[in-house]
Amino acid sequence: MRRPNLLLTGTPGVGKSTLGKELASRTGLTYINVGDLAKEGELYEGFDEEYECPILDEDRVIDELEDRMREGGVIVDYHGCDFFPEQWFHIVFVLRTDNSFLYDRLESRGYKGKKLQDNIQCEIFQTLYEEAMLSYREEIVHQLPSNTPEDLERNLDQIMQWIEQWMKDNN
Ligand code: DAT
Repeated sequence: MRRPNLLLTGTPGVGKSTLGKELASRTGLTYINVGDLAKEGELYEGFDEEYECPILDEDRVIDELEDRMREGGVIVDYHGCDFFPEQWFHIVFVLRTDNSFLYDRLESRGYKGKKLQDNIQCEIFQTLYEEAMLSYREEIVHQLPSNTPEDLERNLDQIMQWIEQWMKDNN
């Protein structure tokens, strides 16, 4: 049975992992958090002194995921999207959160100063939406509001309906 691959992207804190994990548990698809995958496999190529975080080794991440993506049925979560092979994904969701909500979420995650400001700006300038629109066919890129628990439920319902339809069309 063929199953689709989904990409969940957006600024840190918009709710990608909350949505991705719940979607995986309701659909049986596999959830992969690229940040966690990199940490487990130490898929890094140096350290960014300005942001005080390791730099992702994108080629090794791709090598690591290639076989699983070919099988299908994977939900990928990452706050970047321009380095994945375009043909991996059947649909791309960019989660969007209003600043007031995002600020509180990032602050309670312990972000402060420049890191907090940069992430808020990333959302204001819709950086990830533009990155997604440049990296994938526009028809497969969708924005999802992710402010409230009601948004989460609505997003889950819509995505599950889309998966069901995709499975009918492709099997
Ligand atoms: P991300 O994976 O994009 O970094 P997350 O899933 O860890 O984000 O969510 C960040 C925080 O926001 C976390 O405390 C859960 C909360 N959250 C996520 N989606 C939400 C929603 N739709 N409504 C309210 N809170 C949400």
